[in-house]
Parts: sequence; structure tokens; C-alpha cells
Amino acid sequence: MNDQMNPSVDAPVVIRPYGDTTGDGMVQVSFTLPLAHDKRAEGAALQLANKMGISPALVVHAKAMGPEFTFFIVYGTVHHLVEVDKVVVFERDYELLTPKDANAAVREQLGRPLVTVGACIGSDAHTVGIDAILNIKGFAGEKGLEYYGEFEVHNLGAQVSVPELVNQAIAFHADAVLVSQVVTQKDAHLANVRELTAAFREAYPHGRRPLIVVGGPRFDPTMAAELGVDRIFGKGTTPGEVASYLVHAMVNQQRKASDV
Ligand code: B12
Repeated sequence: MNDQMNPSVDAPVVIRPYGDTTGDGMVQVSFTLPLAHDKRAEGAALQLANKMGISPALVVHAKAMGPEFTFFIVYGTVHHLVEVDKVVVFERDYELLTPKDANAAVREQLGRPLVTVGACIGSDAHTVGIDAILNIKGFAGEKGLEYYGEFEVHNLGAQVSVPELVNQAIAFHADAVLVSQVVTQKDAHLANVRELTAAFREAYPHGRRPLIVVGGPRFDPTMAAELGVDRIFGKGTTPGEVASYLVHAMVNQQRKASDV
């Protein structure tokens, strides 16, 4: 073990996973194979694990999921190194504001309420996430946007179609449209967001559409430009982060002309 791997040296730049002892490279993965549960299926799981670079590998759990599928948990060693100094992180690029400061900024600089319209689009019925951000009761000890006196909140609920959301955004003169997507099967969240951005591009004159903010536990925040939205929020987002972003984007006029 060199100095970079030595846990006694502060902030190592090269690390390996930890299982039984520091740096032993032990990982645990789970997956399902379309095979009935038998010895051959367990062998297939080990073959996959080996091909994934887990070697030696051990099937620590296997359970039939109906007659034709088996769920596995495999535990084993990887030999890859993690170079901590090369990790890329999506950093928040705006200041976190208290509700009081956010309200003051909107009042002083916008001179009217900041109008938000929120919804869960497509067939997605998971409303807990968007409610956590919008409803007064909030999330993780923070009040939702309804608590902010200078924010006007219209929560349209679940399974809202894109045309309906566009109509409501126009009717309410939305400054920001907040959309939640929790179901990601077959990348439905990405397809729905692309449909959303295309519809807003069509419905509004160039450069005049509201901010489009999407969120959900399986979004990659670095994909905003690719999806044509202004910001993506992932799992664990708090209402204060969203309110601060909206103030930053609206009040401080940070929107990029190329994005609108
Ligand atoms: C509760 C729940 C349900 C409830 C939803 C009730 C409701 N009113 O919302 C019910 C029972 C209805 C349900 C149904 C289904 N569910 Co469900 N459900 C869940 C569960 C257990 C919790 C989700 C949740 O509430 N999380 C808590 C909230 C606070 O977290 P969040 O959504 O991540 O939101 C946070 C952030 O992501 C972010 N955020 C989210 N949205 C937004 C939006 C904006 C604008 C911003 C800024 C931030 C933001 O901020 C929030 C706060 O931090 C998850 C599993 C899990 N543990 O996550 C499965 C899960 C989401 N469900 C799943 C599935 C498959 C379904 C069904 C298809 C099951 C079925 N076969 O019928 C149906 C689909 C129904 C439909 N048409 O959508 C899968 C999705 C898998 C996938 N790859 O897409 C999951 C992951 C379970 C699993 N492991 O399989 N479900």
C-alpha cells in the first residue's frame, strides 16, 4: 500500500471500496436475470459479475422472481481505483437564501409575486416529490414554496398532459414551470421532458418562455442543456434550494439566451 492508499494520510486521492478491511475493493451488486432459479442461473450470475470486473465473486443471495426470473446479490472484489481528484461534481452556482431573503429579493427586484406552476406530467402519478417542494408543509424541515409570501404557487397535481400544462402556464402568466418525473421506466422521464420543452418552444415567442425546472430522483443534473431545460434537481432536493434557484434565475436575470 503506498502513501496515497494509506488511510492514516489525510484526504487520500486514490481509494478503493471498503468491505471487511480498508481498501480491500469489496463491492455488492444486485440484478435480475431472465433464468429460472437453479445452479446454472447462479453460474450465469457469477459469469456476469466476473465480466463486470468483480473477481473473485460470490452469490450471497438468489431468489426466484416467478418461474422465469432470478434476483441476485453478488459480493466480490473489484480491482479498480477511484481517483478522487478527478471526480466531477455538479456544484450549486447560486447562494442559498432564507425564505425571508428570497421574499425580499422578489419584492424589491421583481416588484410582483413570482408565479410558479407545478405538475407531474405524463402517466406519472408520484406526487410526493413535487408536493415536497411546493406544499406549505415542505420537506426535510424546510417549508415549501407555498410558505413564501412573494411566490404564487399553482400545483396542478399528477398526470397532467403537456398541452394542459402549457395552457395553464400561459393562463397564470407563469414565471417558472416546475415538473416532476419519478417513473423512469424505458426513459419515460426523458421522453416526457423532451415533449415538454418542444411544446413550450412552440407555444411561446423566442426568449419569452417561463423557466423550466424539472426534478426527480433519477435525473442527472448535468443533462439540463441536452434536455432544453433551465435546471434539473435530483433526489433529496429541498424547497429552499429551489426557491433560491428561482430567485437567482429570475431576479438576477441569469438565464442564458441560448436556452430559452
Ligand atoms: C410512494 C410510491 C408510489 C405511490 C405514489 C403516491 C403518490 N401520490 O405520489 C403509488 C403507490 C401510487 C405508486 C405507484 C406506482 N409506482 Co411507485 N413508488 C413510490 C415510492 C415507494 C416512493 C416515492 C416517493 O414518494 N418518494 C419521496 C419523495 C419525497 O421523493 P422524490 O419523489 O424523489 O422527490 C424528491 C426529489 O426527487 C425532488 N423532486 C421530485 N420531483 C421534483 C420536481 C421538481 C420541480 C423539483 C425541483 C424537485 C423534485 O425533490 C423531492 C424532495 O427531495 C418509490 C420507491 C422509493 N423508495 O423511492 C416507488 C417507485 C417510484 N414506484 C415505482 C413504480 C414502478 C410504480 C408503479 C408503476 C407500480 C405499478 N406497477 O403499478 C406505479 C405507477 C403509478 C403511476 N401511474 O405513476 C418505481 C419506479 C421505477 C422506475 N424505474 O421508474 C419505484 C422507484 C419503486 C421501485 N423500486 O420499483 N408508487
